[in-house]
Amino acid sequence: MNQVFEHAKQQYAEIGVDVEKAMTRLSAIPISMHCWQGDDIQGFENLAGPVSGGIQATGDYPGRARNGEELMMDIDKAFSLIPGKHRLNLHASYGFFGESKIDRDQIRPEHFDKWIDFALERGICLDFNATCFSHPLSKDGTLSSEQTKVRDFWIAHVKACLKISEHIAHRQRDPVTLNIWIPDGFKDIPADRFGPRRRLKDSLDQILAADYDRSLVNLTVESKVFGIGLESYTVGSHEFYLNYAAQNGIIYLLDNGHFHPTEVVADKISSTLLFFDKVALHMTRPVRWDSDHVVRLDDEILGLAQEIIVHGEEHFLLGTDFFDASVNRVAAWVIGMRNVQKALLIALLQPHDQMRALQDARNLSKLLALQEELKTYPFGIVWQEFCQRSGVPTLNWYPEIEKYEEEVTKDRKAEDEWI
Ligand code: RNT
Ligand code: ZN
Repeated sequence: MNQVFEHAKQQYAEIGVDVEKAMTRLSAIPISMHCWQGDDIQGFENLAGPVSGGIQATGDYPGRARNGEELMMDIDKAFSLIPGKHRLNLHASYGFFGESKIDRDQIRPEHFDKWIDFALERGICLDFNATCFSHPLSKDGTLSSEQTKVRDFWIAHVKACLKISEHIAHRQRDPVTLNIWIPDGFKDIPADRFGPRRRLKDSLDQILAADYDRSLVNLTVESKVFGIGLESYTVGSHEFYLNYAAQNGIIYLLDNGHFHPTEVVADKISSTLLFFDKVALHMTRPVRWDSDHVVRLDDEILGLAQEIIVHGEEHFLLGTDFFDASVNRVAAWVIGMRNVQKALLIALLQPHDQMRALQDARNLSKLLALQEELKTYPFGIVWQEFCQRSGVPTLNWYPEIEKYEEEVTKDRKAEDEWI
């Protein structure tokens, strides 16, 4: 018997926390791991140019995945160091398109069959994203463009993504979250704030008019405050999408990098869940701007985790979203995913009913004392036990990354061709 663990369990039991229950619950919470950390959001299109649309992956750490096979290998490596079963979140630009040039409005379900096979073999599920950036037709806006031709192209793209998501959902027998994020905005103060939003609304209405199965596809819309080169105005703002999602029975996605730096995104969840059954999250770490640094175990992520556990994870579609090219990319996934899980475990190890009762009784001094003491409870011991039971390394997993780097990723040359 592991006495250290038994002692920790006892300490939690004394404040009414069941450690076994917490671990069982954690092992059943899937997080949709974003595929794009592995290759700096390059995707496998033959039309790939630089990443554009107000987002940037900076850094030149060697070993970026250069094609589907390499990305799959790297994802396998990352999952082998992350406890639990998760999901994999793909972007439309990651289809297997062969030699041909398939434009975004032409993508089809079969371009993703290799991914579906990959997921089915591993017993995991996929999620999906429309790719409305890094494309010649996304330069001056996409779904909100003033040009009908451009809007129609992106409407066709998202409709193609709906078909692909339905296909994936059928094959995996589990709904797919399909997220829409667009970069549309202006660098400088626009003359007309209404027109672009009216056009975005109209484009989304056309997309929703497509006959798709709402029980198979959870359509989410992701807001943003600004992007690089698009600092003054973002068409798809917080208010825009929150209202749009509420009115149209779809799901709102909060990315915690998409707000002003002093806003607390965790605080937005309870207000949202009063009016929606589900909310979607992109968990990331902004540093001064939407820089998409690897998730650390910081206050922001702890706050989000607390809301997830208090409201119930069944009300959330959880995903990660970061892309740091300055560090080992497999390690980035592992660090970020494990940190989300640690935050969830910390939240699961809190006596929420007791804390709520203290608040309702206005016993705020006792609440403060408990909240602060909880920070030194032996969470790390429980985390190690959880990793061990899940069959992944506990604390010292980095040597696995070093070995993989030495044997696999080190010799990948940046100039080698893509698929
Ligand atoms: C961009 C959004 C969006 C992207 C991915 C690649 O600011 O966060 O979610 O990061 O779709
Ligand atoms: Zn995001």
